[in-house]
Amino acid sequence: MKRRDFIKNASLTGVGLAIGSSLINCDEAVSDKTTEQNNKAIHDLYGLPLVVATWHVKNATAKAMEILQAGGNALDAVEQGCRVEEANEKDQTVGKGGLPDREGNVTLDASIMDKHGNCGSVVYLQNITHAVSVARKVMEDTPHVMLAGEGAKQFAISKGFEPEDLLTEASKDAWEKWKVEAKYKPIINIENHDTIGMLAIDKNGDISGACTTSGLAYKLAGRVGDSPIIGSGLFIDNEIGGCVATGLGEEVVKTVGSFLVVELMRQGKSPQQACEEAISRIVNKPNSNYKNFQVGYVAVNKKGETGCYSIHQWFSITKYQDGVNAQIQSDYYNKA
Ligand code: SD4
Repeated sequence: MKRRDFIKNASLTGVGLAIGSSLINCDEAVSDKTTEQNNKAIHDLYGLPLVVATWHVKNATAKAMEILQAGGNALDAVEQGCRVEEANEKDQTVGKGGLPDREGNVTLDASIMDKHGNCGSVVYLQNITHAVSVARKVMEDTPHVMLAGEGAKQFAISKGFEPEDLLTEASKDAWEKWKVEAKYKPIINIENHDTIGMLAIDKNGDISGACTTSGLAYKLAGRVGDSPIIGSGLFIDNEIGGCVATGLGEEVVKTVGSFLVVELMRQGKSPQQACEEAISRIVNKPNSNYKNFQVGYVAVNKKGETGCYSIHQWFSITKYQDGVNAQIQSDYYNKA
């Protein structure tokens, strides 16, 4: 088999371009083998498949990896992985049990993006737990990218999603306590569990990503964050890599964070360097008040390399690669 065919078989053209010399060596090793053996060789070489997500979400990454190991694609993996946290009522930042806005309404934002650059999202969705799956339906069953509010909810119901009350007793109690002082201070991500953004590379080397959140707790009614905005909370370019964001969405939107990270990788930066540069764009703005908020990025490139970086300490990611599902503390900017 010629090197070019080998690359094509493995669906990893981007990787081939990036590390051509490794593939030449690899070429020798796999020249007389079947496609299946070739694919295995390339998976071993790049540690594929892999899943990476914001925060400590081992059950979610385990679900996604189960799908990838069974030969499923990255799109199914990220959707199913995110659904685990959406259904987890103890996670007060995602899906059912999410903290409400200041009026007591739980409103969800979610997005999903596939290897072709197709994407779908929902904003200000109420009464539907699995916002990420509604986003996927928007992507696959409509000519649109984004549906909002009541329209998104009615669309979900028309697709068979069951409406339900998303405000759990625990989140209602937290809201009641917040109302006593009703201070609107958007300090988020100081706690160690938050919005889930997930990226996966499947056995074919294809990348997809998803993001789902109840957004900033006690936000103004109608507020939408970065998570459903393609290019801000999530961006995938199957030739290059992908990125997801967590933290104060307004700051991510202002710098089009996830798109920026992917474009920096296109220019040759590693995922780690790209995440660090995107954080530096936020903290180095004139009059940046970055000490008062958190933003974190996690990125993956076509070679299966990952990176993450945040403004403050305590951002973590969960990575499932080479049989290890581990929480990893992110490096951060503000060491003062
Ligand atoms: C938002 N970025 O709505 C989301 C919230 C978040 O960690 O990620 N929290 O702004």
